[in-house]
Amino acid sequence: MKGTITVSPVTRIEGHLGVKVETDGTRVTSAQVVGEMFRGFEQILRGRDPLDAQQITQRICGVCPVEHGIASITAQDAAYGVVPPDNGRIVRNLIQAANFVTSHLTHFYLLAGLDFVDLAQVTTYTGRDPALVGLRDWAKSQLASATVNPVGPFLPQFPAQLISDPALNIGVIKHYLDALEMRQVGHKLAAVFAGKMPHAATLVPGGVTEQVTAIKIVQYRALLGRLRTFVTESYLPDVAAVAAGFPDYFGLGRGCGNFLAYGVFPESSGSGGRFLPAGAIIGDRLQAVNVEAITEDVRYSWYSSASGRKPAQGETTPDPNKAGAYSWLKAPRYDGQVVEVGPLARLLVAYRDGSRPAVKTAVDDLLKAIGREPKDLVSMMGRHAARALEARLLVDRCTEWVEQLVPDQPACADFTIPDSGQGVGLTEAARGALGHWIEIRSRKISNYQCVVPTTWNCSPRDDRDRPGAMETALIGTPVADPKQPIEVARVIRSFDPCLACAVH
Ligand code: NFE
Ligand code: MG
Repeated sequence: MKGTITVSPVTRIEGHLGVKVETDGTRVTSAQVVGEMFRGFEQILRGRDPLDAQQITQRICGVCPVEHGIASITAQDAAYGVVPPDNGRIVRNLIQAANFVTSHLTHFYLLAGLDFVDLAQVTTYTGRDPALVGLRDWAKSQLASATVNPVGPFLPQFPAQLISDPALNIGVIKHYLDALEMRQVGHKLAAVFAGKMPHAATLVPGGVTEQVTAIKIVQYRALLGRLRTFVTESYLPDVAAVAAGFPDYFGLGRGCGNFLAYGVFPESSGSGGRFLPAGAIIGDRLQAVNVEAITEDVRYSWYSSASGRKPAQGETTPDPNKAGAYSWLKAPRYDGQVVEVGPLARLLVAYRDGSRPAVKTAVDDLLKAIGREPKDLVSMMGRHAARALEARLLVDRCTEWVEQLVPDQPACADFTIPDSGQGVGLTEAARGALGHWIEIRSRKISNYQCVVPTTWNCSPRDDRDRPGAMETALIGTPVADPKQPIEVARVIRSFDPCLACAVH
């Protein structure tokens, strides 16, 4: 029977994402992804001192604050013509990478991976692990009182195909508990050079304010070692095992097939390469990124400002009564195309680019272990695999970056804020391509525009009526039970959406 299903809220953090899907009785035939909230950061920034921007924009989100800070200071570096010294560049990488890894393991263990785990198994746990015993008793009490809630953190859960191997299942549940502690380790790791987390205090144009000392290098090394052990011995193996156990999910949620990555983690000062390179894959062809090809449509967004603008000339004028609109997200497009951003986009661009042997080896090793091909990565399960692979690549690369720091050498270069100027900061957040555009007049911010990963992925239809990346990925998703659309939820969560960011 045909029908409409609304899932709202759908994410376990950063709510206010609603998804409405039409089905023909068995599969999704069309989807509307709705950003249900307006925030107004771009207005808040107008008229402010430019140096407020990296602090204010970090408040867009508690999950990826560091990346907003980095995008902001990168835009300001460009506007002021300042180049961070090597220590400053490397410290930025170390803070940002720590945040990526923390975000990725949070997503798998706390936000989306639990959809694959048979959580009820913990209620019959007979082993002696004190953490699991505690969880068992708590879970039983939850089950006694709760009803099924698609965003509930634990039990009860939607009925679905779950991990069938009991040993793997209980192992992932144990790692869920470990991941709570690893989040703390990841935050401490970033805070070694960020001063504090989640909102980093040390990010400034020209570098970072934190001094590089031998003791901080030792601290970073020690915490990184713990995180690295968890990523290599728990996270990546768990994702590989889940991926191997759900072969059908490599055919689900494939999406628009176009990908965009701005590149992240500069490996040298100035315009040198980035550890994860920039690139756009459009119609299966890898191209260099052209910042001028980025525009934002608002035909279906609750804004009265002009549609199709480049971000440098962007406007954000809310109009909650706009006829035909259905989301507070704008619809970013690249060269007019719908694109997907995120860890999968970064991995595919790096794999195709070929200049990073570590990426190729990591991807090929995983695919071989689970009996898959590169094309299978473009899927719901591929997004999980890409995240875990990226975490692995980053904990490894961080062990090398931290050794490149030189104690007691400068981490920041001087700069002067010009009377007027403009700059673009393109980087990557855990969830994908992130850009900040700053314009300065009379030494104040005259315009500030953010184009954010989840805005790309969760965008509404554009001026030509083409659905956004997630709206496209949902089409064809099977719906076994319209009251409990677990497959729809799994496809949505594979993008790790953050609506707080997307609307900003
Ligand atoms: Ni609020 Fe954010 C998004 C990420 S943008 S989580 O979308 O990652 O910096
Ligand atoms: Mg914006």
